[in-house]
Amino acid sequence: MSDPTYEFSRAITRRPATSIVNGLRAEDTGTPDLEQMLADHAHYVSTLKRAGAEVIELPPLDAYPDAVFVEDTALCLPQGAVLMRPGAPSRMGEVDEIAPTIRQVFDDVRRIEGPGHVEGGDILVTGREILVGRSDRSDAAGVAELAGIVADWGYTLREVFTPPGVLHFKTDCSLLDGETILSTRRLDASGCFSGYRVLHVPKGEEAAANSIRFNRFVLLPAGFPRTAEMLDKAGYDVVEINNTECAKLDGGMSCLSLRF
Ligand code: CIR
Repeated sequence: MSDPTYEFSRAITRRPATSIVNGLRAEDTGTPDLEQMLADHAHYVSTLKRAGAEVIELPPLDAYPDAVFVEDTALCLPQGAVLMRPGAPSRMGEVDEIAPTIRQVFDDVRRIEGPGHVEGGDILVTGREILVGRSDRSDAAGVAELAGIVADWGYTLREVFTPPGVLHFKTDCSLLDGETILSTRRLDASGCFSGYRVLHVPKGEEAAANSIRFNRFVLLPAGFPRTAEMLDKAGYDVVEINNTECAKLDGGMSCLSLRF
């Protein structure tokens, strides 16, 4: 039986633009190197293809430095897609840029009209519900509007909370299968995953929590050997991808694609 939470046939990505050096970041840890990021992005896209994806590769958008992080602009579900309303003002225009592609692929496309905000990085779709973490980017009004939309498609949405100082809910967790979550201890401590099987990323490897499961592979940022070993022992097929440059902009594996 197929599991729509991690068995996908398509993905949308967008190549990083030269303006990436101006991307948003909570803390300045250095300027991202575009050449390195392009190489990492190419590895990411080729891994999705190796996992069986048809990848729609969108061109760079110089006007939007963070546009490589396409995940934040839409939620893609088997029944349809929802265009988001980012909480970061500089990212609002990215939604109109991706909308035509989303409309080409999905028959039923809805949109968060506001006044609230939601970014895709705060949304985790599991086998039984949709978890949305309120954060600095996703607020109560946005979450409520999204709950109304996905209810039409039969989903229960549960509002949870992103820990203070963490950009997005999925900065700290990922779905390994419909019932299994990879999470930091600090996020799991909030109780939001009660009833799920949770694998904790080892202490000091918190940044490995932002990974993705795409068909047989788990795409994991490189440099977290204890997490890689734990997942390998748990039976997952791990592919490590360098993420040093996206990490300078608080981005990771999930942010770089829409998967459906
Ligand atoms: C931002 O601050 O919006 C970007 N620099 C990073 C977005 C990361 N996206 C994600 O976690 N889904």
